Amino acid sequence: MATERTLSIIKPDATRRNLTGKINAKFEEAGLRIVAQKRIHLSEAQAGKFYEVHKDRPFYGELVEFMASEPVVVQVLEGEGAIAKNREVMGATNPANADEGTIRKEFALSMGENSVHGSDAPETAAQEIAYFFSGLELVG
Ligand code: DAT
Ligand code: MG
Repeated sequence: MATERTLSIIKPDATRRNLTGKINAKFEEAGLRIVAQKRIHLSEAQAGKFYEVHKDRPFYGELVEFMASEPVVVQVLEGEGAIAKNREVMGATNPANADEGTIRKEFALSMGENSVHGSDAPETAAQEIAYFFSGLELVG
């Protein structure tokens, strides 16, 4: 499998509870390298654009408000099959369905406040990385 990059976000419920280091340890233990990382506070417009694919879903307003409520840590993870590997480390969207040892099983508070975002495919990974990072910020 090829080396890939994926976009990860440590969400406000996790940054608020000082879980950035514990979550990053999970990524690193799984062989994912953090090749770019920054802490930012999204505006509602920026969060809304990021999650535009969900704009017709009933939870969209709540999701956007939550993502803009407090700072997040956006990061680029690199590794063999990084997109799928990150989804594995994250666990299921609903923490009630997440496997033991996953980030969402250990840390998520609810379906909405579920601690992490991860890209779901090569095309979305490329778009999402470009949304937050310039080429100059991506070190190998
Ligand atoms: P994922 O983050 O696992 O890729 P998704 O892309 O389907 O999941 O949804 C994006 C986020 O939206 C998800 O992390 C939390 C929120 N969300 C999804 N479904 C929801 C629901 N039924 N109720 C509340 N929030 C939801
Ligand atoms: Mg998704």
